[in-house]
Amino acid sequence: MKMIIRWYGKDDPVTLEYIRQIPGMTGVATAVYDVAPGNVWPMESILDLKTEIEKHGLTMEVIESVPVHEDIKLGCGKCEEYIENYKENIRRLASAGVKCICYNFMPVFDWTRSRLHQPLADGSEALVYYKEDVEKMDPRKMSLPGWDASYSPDEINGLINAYQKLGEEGLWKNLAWFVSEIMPVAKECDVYMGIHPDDPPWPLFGIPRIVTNEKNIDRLLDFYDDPHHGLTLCSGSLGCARENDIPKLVRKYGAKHRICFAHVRNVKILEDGSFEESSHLSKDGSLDIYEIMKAYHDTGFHGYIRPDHGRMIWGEQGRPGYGLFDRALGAAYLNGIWEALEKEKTDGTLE
Ligand code: DNO
Repeated sequence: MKMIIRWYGKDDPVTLEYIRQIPGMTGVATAVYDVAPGNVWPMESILDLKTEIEKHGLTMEVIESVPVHEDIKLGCGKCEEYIENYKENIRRLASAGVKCICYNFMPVFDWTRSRLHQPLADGSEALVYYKEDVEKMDPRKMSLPGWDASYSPDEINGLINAYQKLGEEGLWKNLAWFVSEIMPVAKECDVYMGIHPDDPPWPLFGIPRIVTNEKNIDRLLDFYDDPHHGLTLCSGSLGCARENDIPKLVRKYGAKHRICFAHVRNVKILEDGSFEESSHLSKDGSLDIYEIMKAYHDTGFHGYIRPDHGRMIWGEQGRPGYGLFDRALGAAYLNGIWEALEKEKTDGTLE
């Protein structure tokens, strides 16, 4: 496996200088952030990013994410043009040495939480999803850090209505179309496309979400039977639904070479199905991180892995979920488990 971390570009307070000091860090997952969804990324911006990253001894082999325009997910408007642009982005990124692209098919809203700074018992702050609060939220009147902020409340309202009309099967149809269009290009460019599950993995605000569980993942992987059509298997996103047994899913899709990118983090599921993001340590949350890492190890995982959201600790201020300290602790912990697994497999020496 190759340990990487998400980096939000030159404006990220977590600098490449800091990132390279995290033990075992080989590269970053990043994106061109100043181009609106649907458009082609200028080659110059892609190459600038790469040069900057490589100057710090890190790689840019993973892009997270190339966003899928809402018109594609809805199958309307300029979807044909945007899909051609998407293919062009795959070609351009491949020519810059990118090997894996993460994307998602969540209608309108990316990851959703009800509080971004919830104090935990140890004094750290975490992202949490309290069902009771979410029920009272009006997505037209708010914005979260992972969401596309370019829509006005009226536009959001229009999108919500359009998805309600489209329904789950309509969304499936558009995902199937998207996959059948982009995958031949990705395969030809030898780029692994990793779809990220919906976070949280259930419908929100009356609009459908479909990348949510084993049955649905089976269905979507069947759209194009090739390892280039793979998963960004996010333990924290799928893992906040009790029905999803993460080590089992890693074993199943890992054995079929359908996981190209692993997001590993822990969540603590509460009695009513709400959840709090916890530290990566198994005993702090509901997921067994050792078993998850063992499943990757046993299935010979050679893809990219990153620690995911961290809490805010030690007084750090920054982008919720994406500070330096707790994610660095997460990376060190995952590396520690991996080293132990490697040594157990052999006579005690590392490969
Ligand atoms: C949450 C992330 C997601 C992810 C996108 C992938 O922090 O894992 O925002 O990057 O959904 O497209």
